[in-house]
Amino acid sequence: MTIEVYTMSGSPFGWRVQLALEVKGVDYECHILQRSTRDMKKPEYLAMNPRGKVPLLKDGGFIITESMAIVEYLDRKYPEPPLYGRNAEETGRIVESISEFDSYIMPEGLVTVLAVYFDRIAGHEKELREHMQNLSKELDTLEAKTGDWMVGDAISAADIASYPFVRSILRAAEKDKASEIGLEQVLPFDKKYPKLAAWCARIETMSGYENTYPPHWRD
Ligand SMILES: N[C@@H](CCC(=O)N[C@@H](CS)C(=O)NCC(=O)O)C(=O)O
Repeated sequence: MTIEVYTMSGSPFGWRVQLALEVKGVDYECHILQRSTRDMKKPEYLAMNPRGKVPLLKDGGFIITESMAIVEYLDRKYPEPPLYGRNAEETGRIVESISEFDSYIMPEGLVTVLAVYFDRIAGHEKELREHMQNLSKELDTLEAKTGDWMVGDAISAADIASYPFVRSILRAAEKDKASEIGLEQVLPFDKKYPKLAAWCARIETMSGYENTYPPHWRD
């Protein structure tokens, strides 16, 4: 039975799931839903996820939502390569890294990226610049601690959790509107954040990465 993934092009949460499947080398079928046609609010989708959000994974009769729950499910089902480490210390560090990312970096990243993508800047410049300052400090912290991988010497759930958001920040920074809130200051990314840029490149040369790249970003 082929695993089915429901996502939206460019959803960082959905991207996590696709990266995990590619790292595991598991075949899957991807359903790209559209916000414009309210696909996530249609009765057949709400029957699977009453929250009307992506990602969602369907494995035969088993349906699961919430990106990191899906990553953990896949890790238990397909243990190699392990995404949560090979011992208690590695697991602790990986979960710590994800928790820190989701608590401090992702919220600042989301608010600034969404403001740029969906043109929600006018009237909110001051608060968005404050979010941008917080994001900038958090990216400095992330840069300082990033090695070849977020934790240890192999790709893990920590990389999978954070990469789609870092990449989305970078894409938003390249938009004209980014300068209205100071987001363009993360550029040039490879000069400002050389370790993070090298880490992104490491993920982007991974086998299967191209299958995960948001289709509409190629347009
Ligand atoms: N905590 C959820 C967040 C999922 C989420 O916010 N997904 C967004 C896409 S990036 C969504 O489905 N938005 C559609 C909507 O709110 O209508 C996860 O980790 O999967």
